[in-house]
Amino acid sequence: MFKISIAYTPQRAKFEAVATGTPEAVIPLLAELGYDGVELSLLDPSDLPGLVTLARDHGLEVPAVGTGLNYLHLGLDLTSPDENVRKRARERLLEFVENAGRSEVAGVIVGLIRGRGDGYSKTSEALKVLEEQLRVICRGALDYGVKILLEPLNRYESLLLNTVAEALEFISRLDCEKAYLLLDTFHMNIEEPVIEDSIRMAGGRIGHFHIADSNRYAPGMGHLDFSSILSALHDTGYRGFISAEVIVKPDFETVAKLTLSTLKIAMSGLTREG
Ligand code: LER
Ligand code: MN
Repeated sequence: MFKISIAYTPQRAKFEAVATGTPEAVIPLLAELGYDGVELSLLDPSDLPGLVTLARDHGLEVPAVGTGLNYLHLGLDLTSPDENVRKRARERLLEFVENAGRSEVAGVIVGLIRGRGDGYSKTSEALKVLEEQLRVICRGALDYGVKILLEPLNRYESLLLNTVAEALEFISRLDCEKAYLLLDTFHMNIEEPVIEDSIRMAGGRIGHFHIADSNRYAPGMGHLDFSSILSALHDTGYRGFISAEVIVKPDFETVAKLTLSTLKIAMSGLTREG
């Protein structure tokens, strides 16, 4: 069956769908509530090993590390028209890959850090740049045994790879055995005609999964059908983490508890053999 985590950052973040607070408060609480893991969203890749150790000391896994704060706070952008910015973004991601490999964190997320892709006359030019950048990052991913988790993002956040079909086509062109898709129900609810069909289409290429309700609040606070979505995910053979990336309102503990109870109910209908 799936394991459950929540996206958390130890710092003040310019991103609303992530839990915040001190690691000493948040990590033990997640463990006590029954979470299996914590997804870390970080600005500085060198913060990863210490946080992974703390999480493991409390029995929590770290399935993936998110990098989007580097775009939001520092402007690091893999497809910036400025070569210097592109280089810094690429090097930063490679540092994430190296730290993830050393700490045995399975995946590094490429979401917002790919940039909006709007600095070119054609989106295809920005995609070409993204492909070149990811080829380099892919070599690092192979060296360190880390998955690159490419996340389709809705049209309001990027012009690049909005749908599962676009991301699948891109990944097959990239031809990197470490490149996987990260599917996020929030983005899929905006871009996909039928979420379940897109999950089935991504099939064995799913490397990680972000979960939020239709409005990006905790599962249970919107109108998505999680039994049906998790059933489709289960059908693909995916048995990794489903990681809540949600707006923390009204408060962290309420959100963490509601997420867990909604997902447990949705999973209870799935086959027991795992
Ligand atoms: C951004 O909306 C998102 O879903 C993140 O996982 C990407 O960095
Ligand atoms: Mn996401």
